[in-house]
Amino acid sequence: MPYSEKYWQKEEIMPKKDLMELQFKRLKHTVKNAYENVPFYRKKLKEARIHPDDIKKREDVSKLPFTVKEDLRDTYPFGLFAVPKEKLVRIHTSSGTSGKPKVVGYTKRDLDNWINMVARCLYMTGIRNHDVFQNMVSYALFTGGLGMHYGAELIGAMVVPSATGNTERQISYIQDFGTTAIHATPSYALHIKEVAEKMDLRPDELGLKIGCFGAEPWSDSMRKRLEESFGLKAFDSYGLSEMNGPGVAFECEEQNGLHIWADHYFIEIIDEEGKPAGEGERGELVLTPLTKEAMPLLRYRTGDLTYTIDYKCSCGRTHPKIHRILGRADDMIVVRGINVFPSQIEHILMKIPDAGDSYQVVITREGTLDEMKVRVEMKDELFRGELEDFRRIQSKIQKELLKEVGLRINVDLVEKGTLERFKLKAKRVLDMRKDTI
Ligand code: DLL
Repeated sequence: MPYSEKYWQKEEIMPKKDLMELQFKRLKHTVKNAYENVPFYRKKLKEARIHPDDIKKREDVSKLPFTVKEDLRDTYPFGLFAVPKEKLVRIHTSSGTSGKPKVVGYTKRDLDNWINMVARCLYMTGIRNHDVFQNMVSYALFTGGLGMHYGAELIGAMVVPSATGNTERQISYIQDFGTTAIHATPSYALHIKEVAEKMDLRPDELGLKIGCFGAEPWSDSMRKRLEESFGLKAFDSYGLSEMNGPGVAFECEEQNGLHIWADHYFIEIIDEEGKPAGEGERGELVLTPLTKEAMPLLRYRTGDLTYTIDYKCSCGRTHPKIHRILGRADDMIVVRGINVFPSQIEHILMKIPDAGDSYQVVITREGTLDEMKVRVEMKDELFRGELEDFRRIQSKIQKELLKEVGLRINVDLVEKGTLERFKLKAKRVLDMRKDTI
């Protein structure tokens, strides 16, 4: 049952002071749980000469050691669990680019907390029990499928568990079942739009009202494109398996930053040296889950770059906000000494109406010089147009990229349908330098 017409749970509007107190109380409990029940942490804390009793005030969090992705891989599969297997009711995994996946586990209570957080998020976007929620992400070990599924069910929405693939059929489901809300990665949503157009349908006439998009970086201009094409309101959804999955942070009606649930996560932003970043200063998001029984990670370095934007939000929720993820520390491309995030490139491309929906970034090394090239699909009508238009668009894209990134980037305009399409997380960067080193 929702707490009120506007909020799923009363904790969403807890007075800030109470929220901070609850957060600290839970932090102490989490450190104790990790120390007492996870040999990995007991050893790590002993090495750092920290005892759970040393956490006396909020700032003491910085005494705790960080946890990194490799710690999950090194202890694969169950080395960071704090409960015996009988208490676990589910596992998920998150596959990185190489090696063993990271395994995460849940007790019954962990699942309840997680699903309530997802329900909070979906309710916050306006999804209600009369909605039809089509969940177009993988249902396997990926947390996005089951996580969003159960969250939407808890609200009472009718869930269409269509998963990914067979895009034409997905579109028929939207039409036949009266889908009003969708969940997909932004790149798959763009693909749905393209397939709908091929089927001679207007995406904005499909009846969709709410789109929950996440699991990969995307930009504000991509939001604009999705909203205009589908005639829906698009919300950014952030999460990671190590912190349950989706539902960690989500946009509210303001669509300006994502509320991050401070009763369930202790939130820090750190600079490159691991020191706290200043208010509004960008850095790496570090999270400590505060209610996880099965896997109480301490100060987990997410690798995701953002900053906090804490002000009184008009939606009434008291939980702080983070800016949409700017990129991952390990996604940053360094070309001729300049740092570039793929999402910066996307932001520019999606603002140029003549540029199509798909692009790829290719980095090569000629001798000692790095070259970056962006391959951009054109809209059909332009590709068949005049050579002059073609050159004009090419040079416009190049100029805009130079302005944003500060780097001369070659632009190749390619025919629609040339580049790969993605059903889940897109891979748009091809770094060929790695082959030449
Ligand atoms: O992607 C969980 C999820 C499912 C989130 C569905 C949202 C919707 P992982 O596979 O473990 O979990 O990947 C987590 O994806 O550390 C970020 O780098 C990236 N990521 C997730 N959401 C966003 C977002 C799920 N909204 C990793 N913007 C995270 C940018 C995102 N990056």
